[in-house]
Amino acid sequence: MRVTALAGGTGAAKLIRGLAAILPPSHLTVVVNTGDDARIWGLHVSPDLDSVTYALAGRLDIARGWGLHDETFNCLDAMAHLGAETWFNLGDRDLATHLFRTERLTAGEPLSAVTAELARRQGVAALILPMSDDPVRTRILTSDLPGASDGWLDFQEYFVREKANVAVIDIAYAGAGNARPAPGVVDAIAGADVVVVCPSNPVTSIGPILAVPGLVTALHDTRARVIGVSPIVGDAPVSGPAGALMRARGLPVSPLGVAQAYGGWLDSLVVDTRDATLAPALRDLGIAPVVVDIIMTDHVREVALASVVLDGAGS
Ligand code: FO1
Repeated sequence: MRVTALAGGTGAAKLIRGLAAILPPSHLTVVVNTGDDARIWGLHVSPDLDSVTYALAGRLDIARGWGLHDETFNCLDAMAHLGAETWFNLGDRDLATHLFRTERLTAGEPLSAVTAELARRQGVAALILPMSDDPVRTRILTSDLPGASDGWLDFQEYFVREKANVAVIDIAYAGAGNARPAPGVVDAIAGADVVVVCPSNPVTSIGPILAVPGLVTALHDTRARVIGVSPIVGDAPVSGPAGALMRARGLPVSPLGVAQAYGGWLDSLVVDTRDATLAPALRDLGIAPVVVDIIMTDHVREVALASVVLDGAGS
């Protein structure tokens, strides 16, 4: 069974680990959001590509959901002493990834090639693809920071520096209009048996992927069963600022809002048992509900949910 997962954010890494435990690596492709990418200390950081790669390499700090386990922050401390900005915590071993990536991008290599090389050198056999080799950057409009230039924040300024504690007026995916799907992305969606939309923030983790011209069409046209996992339980996200971002986009903060965000191309949505009452409404939207406990508290639960997702795709 060939599976292509759309992923972004810390919630995706858990399901990706579950899928990797039950699929041959050559049958798993992950299309990853790059809207969170940022330039930190002059280095190109790709948080979601790194979370997925580290998760599949068994190197991810699972508790944090990002960065490497057994990490140290000596360089960060030294940068703080020099008065550099240190609100974005780059660990010493994590820095190697950003140095490696930045050197190769500067030499003209596309992000997809650098990502493949980073995966290969960390022993990851699954195919990890950025959604695009062209720059797409998620930006957040807020009125809460008079100092911010015209009110627009880069994603990491919003999510990390401001800790998502500012009101969200709107969201933009800068550069999306000129972005092309990275090599292999359209084929990975068209040629899959199952496309899995991970339990990621529909607006800022999956949204940028959908903003790349051609990818929504690919999702509509694929012969694959397309199944999503709701990142929302009840009226709140399992973690992170998805609620505020969905509201800013006029989406109800519920699994129905997730279904609305993926309008028309989603075949099935996995929702938590606490949302069982939404099953008829999902069916009315032409989406087959799969009702299970979706909270992944450990690896056993990650594998169990991945199995449900692949079985659910078959139903
Ligand atoms: N998230 C934080 O909340 N604080 C950090 O200092 C931080 C550093 C960081 C460094 C590398 C990296 O790959 C991710 C990092 N993240 C941090 C997480 C990151 O902001 C998020 O994973 C995504 O952008 C949201 O999906």
